[in-house]
Amino acid sequence: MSTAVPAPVRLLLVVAVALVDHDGRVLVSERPPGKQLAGLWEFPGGKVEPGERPEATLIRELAEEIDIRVEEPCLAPLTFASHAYPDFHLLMPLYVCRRWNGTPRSLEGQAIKWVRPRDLRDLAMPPADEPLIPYLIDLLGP
Ligand code: 9L3
Ligand code: MG
Repeated sequence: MSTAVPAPVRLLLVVAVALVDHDGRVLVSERPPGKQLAGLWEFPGGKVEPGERPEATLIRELAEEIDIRVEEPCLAPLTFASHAYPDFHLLMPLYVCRRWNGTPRSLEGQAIKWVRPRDLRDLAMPPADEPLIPYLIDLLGP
């Protein structure tokens, strides 16, 4: 009988956020050329560093990527995504944020845009992000 031990699953914790403006639109950011999943539209966010609070990751990523300042109480958890990539399993909590300081603008050369929740369905998004769309439509309306 084989005693081969299956390779451990590599877990990657990434946090993402739906920024919601006064018209109920959501901000999406295009993954830049050269990065994994380049050209796909994602909810902004990134990897949680060891020892980092997930909310602190989002605050850091939003400052680095789109030049806005967010306070931790403005980040409300909504749901989370889970997706098995070939070499790792992604766990990705999604937060909703309606209040920030500053005006979102691209700091890393990526395109950003505001879209109505129903129009998220027409975008090419990473497989982890797509299942989150119905939660946003439920929360915000189409
Ligand atoms: N990812 C998927 N959807 C998102 C984000 C922010 C990230 N909304 C995936 C893409 C990468 C991994 O998570 O496979 C790590 O993201 P990054 O650090 O390359 O942005
Ligand atoms: Mg990122």
